[in-house]
Amino acid sequence: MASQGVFLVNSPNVKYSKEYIEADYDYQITKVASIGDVLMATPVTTKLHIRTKCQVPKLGLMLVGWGGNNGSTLTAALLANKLQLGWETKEGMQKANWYGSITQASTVRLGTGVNGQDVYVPMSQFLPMVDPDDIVVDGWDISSMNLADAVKRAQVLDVNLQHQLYPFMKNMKPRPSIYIPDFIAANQASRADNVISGTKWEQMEQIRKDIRHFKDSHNLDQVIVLWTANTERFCDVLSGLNNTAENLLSSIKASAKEVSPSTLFAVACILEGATYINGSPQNTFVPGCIELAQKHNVFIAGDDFKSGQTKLKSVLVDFLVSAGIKPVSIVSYNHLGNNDGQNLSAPEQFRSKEISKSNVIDDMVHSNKILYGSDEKPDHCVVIKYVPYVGDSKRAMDEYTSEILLGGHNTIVIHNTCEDSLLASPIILDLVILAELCSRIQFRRAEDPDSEYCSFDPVLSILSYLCKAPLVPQGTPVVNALAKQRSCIENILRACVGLPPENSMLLEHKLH
Ligand code: NAI
Ligand code: DG6
Repeated sequence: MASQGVFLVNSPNVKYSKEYIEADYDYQITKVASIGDVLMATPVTTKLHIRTKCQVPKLGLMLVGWGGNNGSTLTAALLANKLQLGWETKEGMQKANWYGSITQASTVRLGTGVNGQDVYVPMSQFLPMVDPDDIVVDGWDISSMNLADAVKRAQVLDVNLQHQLYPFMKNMKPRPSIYIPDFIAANQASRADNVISGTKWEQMEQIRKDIRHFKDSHNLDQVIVLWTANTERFCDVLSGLNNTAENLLSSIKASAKEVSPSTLFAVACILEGATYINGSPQNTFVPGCIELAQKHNVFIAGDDFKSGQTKLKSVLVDFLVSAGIKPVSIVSYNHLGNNDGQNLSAPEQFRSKEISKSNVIDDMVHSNKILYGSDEKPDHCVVIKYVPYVGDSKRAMDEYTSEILLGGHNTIVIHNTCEDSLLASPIILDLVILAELCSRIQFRRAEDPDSEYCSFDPVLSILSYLCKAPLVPQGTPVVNALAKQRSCIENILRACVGLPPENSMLLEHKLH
């Protein structure tokens, strides 16, 4: 399973062994201080030793909401790719692929070739990464439907693919889950035929047992748990309830009403040492939950997959603001007809999504004080409507109005139609593959070679590219701009093999 990719780095700062890729790396930033009216910018270099374990673990993935559109589509995609399936469609033969996954279907520029050309390598080959074919999947759902029928219910995949997958998926049955009707829409009640009873503590303990059972029965080295279940309403954050790790654990013991199913899952995972990723917008990671993750040194990441409309927004607003154009009104409307849309038709669940979708331009607006005053931001309206007929084929319509030179206006209108779950499934794969990779990367300050290695902060903000509302360690900047988020991933991969960040200067082609 150990592999060191398709290239080797030829540098005295990089060492390959069977166990590790090790790199001595100069991490360079610019520190800025105000001296009176002047900003003083100082380049600062930190010498780091970075090591990446080569051996990839046998990885298990547990999905909360396994039988939903995303859960069933991802499971089908994993199987279709592993079995290299092909199926007939009205347009001809279609083969399984991983389009939409940055790890499986995108490349990273390695450098400049002998003839001056750019040389790219697949992202999956940049460092040893888990192969999707080797991921073992399991999960929970409040609906007992087996995964083959869940694929049928989702109405996402071509019927010829569904037929081929049926025998492989019919015995996949979601484990019973924690159902607290108050947290998801009332219209979901008819699905809930597969639920765990008992107190909140007992329910949380059952999830812990499930994780251990899955790990032992498949002889797994690592389990990652990802929430792709229904969007919950926000829970209250209160002192004494969930503001500290201790209070949160006591509140679970007391079966306090405001502890949500997703927080129970997160706590169970943290106590089991399993990375927990939140693909929905709700505030699962209450302060006590984050403190618990820090205490146990377990990765948590989220929130809310950044799949379509928001991904484009985080490109478009970045382009406009960095071009010196001032977006003043952004109206984002969408309608969809899948079960997610039905759940979001309830006001409290819609509110969670509205919050997540609305904060995605803040960093770009704050970056430009020429365009925006300190309290100024564009009008930003988010609308979601449930229209059953269109199923998973979400329609998104966006209008961006901006002020341009000398009082002129520029209005851009976008119409996007796309199967939501086919966008989300590869994102789930990337979240899992990159989160696992992060668990094998360690850092040490070069000036202190006897010190212990440290890992990434438990709040795994490197996954921001894949999330609408990135969770970041307290007091650190939230980055929403897609290009910056992507270059964070690329440059960290490069740092691990001792290569400098991609600077796009191409001076080698520009000097006379
Ligand atoms: P879905 O409604 O098809 O699937 C959710 C599944 O979760 C259902 O099978 C439901 O029975 C199950 N469920 C509900 N509560 C549960 C609980 N407490 N424990 C276990 N299972 C539970 O929804 P879909 O389309 O798969 O989306 C899943 C989540 O991902 C939603 O919250 C959605 O907002 C979020 N999301 C989806 C994106 C996309 O592009 N598809 C993008 C961003 C976020
Ligand atoms: C309606 O907006 C349903 C939602 O679950 C979205 O489809 C999902 O959050 C994806 O949103 P976006 O903005 O990334 O396309």
